[in-house]
Amino acid sequence: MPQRRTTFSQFVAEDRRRSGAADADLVGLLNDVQRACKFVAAAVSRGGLGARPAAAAATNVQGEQQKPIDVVANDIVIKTCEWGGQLCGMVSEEMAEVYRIPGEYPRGRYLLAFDPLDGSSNIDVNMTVGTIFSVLSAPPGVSEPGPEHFLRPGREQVAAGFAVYGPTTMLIITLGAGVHGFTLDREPGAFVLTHPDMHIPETAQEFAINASNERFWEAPVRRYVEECIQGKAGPRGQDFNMRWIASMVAEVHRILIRGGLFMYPRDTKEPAKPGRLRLLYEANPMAMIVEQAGGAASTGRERILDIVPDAIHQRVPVILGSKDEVQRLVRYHQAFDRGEDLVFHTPLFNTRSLFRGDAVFAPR
Ligand code: AFP
Repeated sequence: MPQRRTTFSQFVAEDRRRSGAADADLVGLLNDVQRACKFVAAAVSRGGLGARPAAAAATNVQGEQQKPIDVVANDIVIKTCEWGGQLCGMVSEEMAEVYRIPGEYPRGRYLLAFDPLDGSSNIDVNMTVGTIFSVLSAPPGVSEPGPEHFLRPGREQVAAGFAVYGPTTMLIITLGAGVHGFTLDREPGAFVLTHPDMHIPETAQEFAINASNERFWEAPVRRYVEECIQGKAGPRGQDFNMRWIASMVAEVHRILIRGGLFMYPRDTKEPAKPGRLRLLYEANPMAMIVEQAGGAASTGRERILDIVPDAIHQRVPVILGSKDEVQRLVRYHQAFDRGEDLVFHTPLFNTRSLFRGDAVFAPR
């Protein structure tokens, strides 16, 4: 008797029936998204075997280097999802404006925001990358959406997920009732349920941050990281490990599996930018997934899913992962904003590095 395996399509259809919201449009849209992720996985896996893209690297609307594979992945998602009749518009990291569904296709009642290839700076060195997506309901009667129709807080997302193109290709999704992971079985070409009901451990032994930005961090973040580095000898009384893959999907996936904290906080490196990560198609979908898995997601000063966006490519600070760790860092921000925690703001400290181990801290 062959082992009964639940495919992504079956899981999503049954989930909607169980929730009493048998929504064929949403099921159809998510099936198109999963198909797009399979095509992106195939394009990414070809690497140097693929046709050398003619276009030289450009820069995208973010002013960041846009690799040809970014454009390929973006086109795959657009072409796979535009014709099904479930969407009326899309927003992508790789496109400056809202993408409206062409006139030859029926328009539906959902909006899709996505990062077609997150972590693409890793692609040339064969490291894990991924695709992140967020689904919103379009306001009733809207068939020609403008940017304003996407500017809704993340708590209104209908579904969110990401594909992670690593040693295995996986698809992680939430429809608002838990987080579930599917592994691509390449023979039949189906995502199969392998990680039902994923849960983030509340405590952590790992943190992820780009330590090269240390001199630009705010004091609460410097305090948190320094305390982790002090390990057993410091106030945390335990040792920590550090990771930085420079691919948010990989960091979040690791946290879903074994807990931890991911930080891309506000920093003074580019004061005009409140953060590096984009709200609509990075922070919001990941925040929904993390919260649905029992974790937390904050800017340090507010819950990410409560932010009302003011632009489709808006950036925000991101601190997410194990709930206890996020709550600790929020407390540190609150203390700092009340002026209670200035030890990391003194000129003395600013001349010392977190990582030379000679930082001197006033007694608390
Ligand atoms: P790219 O998609 O441009 O590689 O950016 C990836 C990312 O948005 C996120 O996935 C990483 O966590 C973060 O940027 C890495 O930023 P640094 O390159 O500054 O470490």
